[in-house]
Amino acid sequence: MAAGSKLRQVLAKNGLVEAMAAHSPLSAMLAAEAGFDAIWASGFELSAMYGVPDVSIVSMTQHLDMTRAMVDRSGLPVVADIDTGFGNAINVLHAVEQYERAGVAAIVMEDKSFPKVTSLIAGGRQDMVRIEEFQGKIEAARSARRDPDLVIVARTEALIAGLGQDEALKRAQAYEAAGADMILVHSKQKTPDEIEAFVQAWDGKVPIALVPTAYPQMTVARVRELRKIGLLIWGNHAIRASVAAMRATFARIRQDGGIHGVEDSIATVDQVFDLQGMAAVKHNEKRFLK
Ligand code: SPV
Ligand code: MG
Repeated sequence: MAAGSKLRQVLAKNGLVEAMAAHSPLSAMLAAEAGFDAIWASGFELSAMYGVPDVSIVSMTQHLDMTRAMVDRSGLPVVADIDTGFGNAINVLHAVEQYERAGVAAIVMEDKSFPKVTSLIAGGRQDMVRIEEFQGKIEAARSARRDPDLVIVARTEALIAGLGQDEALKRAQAYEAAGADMILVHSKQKTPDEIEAFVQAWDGKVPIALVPTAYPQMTVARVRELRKIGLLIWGNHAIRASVAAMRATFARIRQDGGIHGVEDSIATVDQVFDLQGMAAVKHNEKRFLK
């Protein structure tokens, strides 16, 4: 079954798809192991992994290659964060063709202009494209997909840009009219109020996607209560967990003058071998190395 159909099936069965962010095949594998339904191939996480800001510096090729590897290793439907679509509607035609071929289940495209600025930064430049221009990009995404089940998520940054509820709703409606399968609405307010008001006011047919990074009070239980939400994305918790874990480990090694103090707080080498599939290598050596 194609990835888009798999994602739609999970949504139909569970009423909600819970996606965890990842920036590498290994982090995607750990998200799968933890039981999440899908992987969020986050632009923020991958940019951070390269040590650069999330401002359209990581190229489409870099993100696409990593996304393909995450599809391959995680076995889960992957929701690809394609930012602005890497340019205008012509660039979107190419991007969607490539991401679909890489095996993603969904693409999320946002209505900011290229190059974009990361959404959660205080005082960030948040330039938007015109509604009609973004509708053209959604139409381009629809026409480029081979599989009609590839999920096209239109993301509005109206709240992030401080344009208010009416503009967010107007844009979401226009994007649904252009053929989006889902609407992602992002907010950087510290409480869920702004998002909950949007969800209450939303009278469209397509489900809503949320990334509650800025308002962590939002739980799965609350999202289910709100009912109109189809995709919940834990947006950057893989990279933040690894930053905290590496910092603590590296500091302890420097402090102790050796690695003896960190053994109990990090994964064992055998655990990493397990993730790498070394048991199969040993088995295959016996079988095939003659
Ligand atoms: C990402 O994870 O790349 C996102 C979510 O787009 S955010 O960084 O909050 O904009
Ligand atoms: Mg992003």
